[in-house]
Amino acid sequence: MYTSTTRASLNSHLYDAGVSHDLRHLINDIARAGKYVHNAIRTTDLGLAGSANTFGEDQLKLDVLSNTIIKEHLNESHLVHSFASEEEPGMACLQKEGMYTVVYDPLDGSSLVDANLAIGSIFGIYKKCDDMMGMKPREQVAALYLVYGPRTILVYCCGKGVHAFFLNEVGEFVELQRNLSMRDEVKTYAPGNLRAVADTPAYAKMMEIWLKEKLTLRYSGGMVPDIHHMLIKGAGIFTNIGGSKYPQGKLRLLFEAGPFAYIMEAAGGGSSDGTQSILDVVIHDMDQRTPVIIGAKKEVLRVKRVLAGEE
Ligand code: AFP
Repeated sequence: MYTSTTRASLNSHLYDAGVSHDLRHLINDIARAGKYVHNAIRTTDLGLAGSANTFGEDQLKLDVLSNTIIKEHLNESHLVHSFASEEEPGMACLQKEGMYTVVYDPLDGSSLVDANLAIGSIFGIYKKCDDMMGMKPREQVAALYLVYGPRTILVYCCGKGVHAFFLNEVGEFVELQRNLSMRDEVKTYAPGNLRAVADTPAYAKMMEIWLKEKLTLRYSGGMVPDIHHMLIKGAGIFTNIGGSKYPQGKLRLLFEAGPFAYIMEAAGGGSSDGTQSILDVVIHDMDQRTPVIIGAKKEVLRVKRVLAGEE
């Protein structure tokens, strides 16, 4: 039986990894916010807040509370120049002297909360800026996510590998697995926005290929647990492409696809919007959506070819 003393804490791991003082503190502050979101999920009323986000989507009380918790922790860090949240319009300034700009989806998977399925928080960290138009997710200096499931797990990357931690019995994030890495293997697939099969023949063809190859379907409807599943297993493919309902795909470049592309490519996997790495997609709108193909590098390339009608 492991006790917390046999596993490195997140802070000691960051220190030993030589993560810069300010970035180490910021990641610790985001982790602390994650503990409060973990608690909120277990204690907050699961009802609607009576408000809508910038996409016109009804907000749960939990969406609003998670957003507030994270915003408060970013403010208290005194390291954040500006931030953008999926739950709020535009960018907001916190401290002029702050070193970083943080973009985040405070609670991804709102439609899964009442079903008690795993959900998550997603963060991208950039050097401070006042306007992200024209930038690319490749400019992130770190990315991290928390997945709130049977255990609460935090996974981060700041250019020195991808590492996972779990929230232990005394409320400390301790090391679960170092250097998560992706093999070029596909045993499971996670096909999102399946409704696009009806109006995108190439997507239907991709599903037929995976069915014929007898891959195992592993799709929960939550981007965070579905991509975490691939990173922990070291294999797999996740897609969510455009269709009539979401012409550009459902997922947001800044708040969802960008941080995961940073983490997945750092773990040796691949990402694409169908033509290029998601890391190289130019940001032209804070609410920009993008098709997402992410996972084992070779499979990402195959999906690109099939969707382009080249295979
Ligand atoms: P909700 O936040 O509305 O639950 O959407 C979750 C999500 O943004 C992402 O986490 C999933 O991967 C994706 O939507 C699911 O999309 P489909 O319902 O089209 O498969």
